[in-house]
Amino acid sequence: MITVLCGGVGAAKFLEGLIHSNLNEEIVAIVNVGDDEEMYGLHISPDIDTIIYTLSDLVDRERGWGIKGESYQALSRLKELGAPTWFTLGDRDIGLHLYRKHLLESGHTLSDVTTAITQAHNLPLSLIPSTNQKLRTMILVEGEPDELLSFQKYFVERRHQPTVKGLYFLGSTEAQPSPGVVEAIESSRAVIIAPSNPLLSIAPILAIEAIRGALEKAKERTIAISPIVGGRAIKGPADRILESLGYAISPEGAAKVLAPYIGTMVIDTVDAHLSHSLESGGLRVVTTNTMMTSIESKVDLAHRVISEAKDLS
Ligand code: FO1
Repeated sequence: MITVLCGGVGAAKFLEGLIHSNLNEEIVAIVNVGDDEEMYGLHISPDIDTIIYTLSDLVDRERGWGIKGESYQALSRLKELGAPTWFTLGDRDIGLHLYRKHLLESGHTLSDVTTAITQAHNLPLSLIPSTNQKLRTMILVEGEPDELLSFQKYFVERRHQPTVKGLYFLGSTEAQPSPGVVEAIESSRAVIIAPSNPLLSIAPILAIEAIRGALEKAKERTIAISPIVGGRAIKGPADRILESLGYAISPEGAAKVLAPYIGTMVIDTVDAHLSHSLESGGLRVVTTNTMMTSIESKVDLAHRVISEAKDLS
């Protein structure tokens, strides 16, 4: 079994490579829910949906989220009614959200719903939300006065422009891991931290105490792929957030966030000059092409990471 800790777009691409590697091994993806939001009474789980839409080839690849070729009739009707429409939900996406709402209201957990949707798309892996309880990433942003925003208000409504002063994971103290999460970490021959934003996507998973505990014990089997390449985030605001919270915009900054939980770090060849300082911090370093621009490069990266994992088991 291989367990992958996941945010959205970067994780979805890595999972595509892993699935197309024909590993013949069970893949469990533990997915961030800190980005989740309630909108018009619907439960939005952007990272789970981004992974499902990507792996089923429904995703709008240009944006990295939502369904390609969507229509927006429901959204334009909401606009006519004067409802807030800063969060773009397409008509087909709303169909999925109605189904999620129906199942949640019938007493199913987010895990149950995620399994049902994963199976409906015939995807060859288990997707598990990190927790079934409410855990929300809240972002303290600079202003006059400073404001505490939900993740989506910061990311989508404010277009991740405000300067981030702090991150809080509301509900993380009470949150329990979803069934199967700790067991997957304990019994996997390797745990992979996908190239996702360490502070916005991985830290909300690490905020759950029992997951942290399991990962600390799996440290030697855990491999992180840096989402920072050549001093920039591959996608999104990870670079600016690392900097404003006092971390280096480099694999070293990402490694600092993840240090208690990883034995190996995979960095891009353009960052090869950083190997030595990462190694002197006690990490094994693997240098390879991490830019997942084609299915071949995704499969190559997955192969490389898995072959490193073989050496650890
Ligand atoms: N991202 C945007 O930048 N603008 C949107 O309007 C937007 C809508 C949206 C709807 C459903 C969904 O599953 C994701 C959506 N995203 C949107 C992406 C998402 O909010 C972020 O990319 C992730 O939360 C960051 O990991």
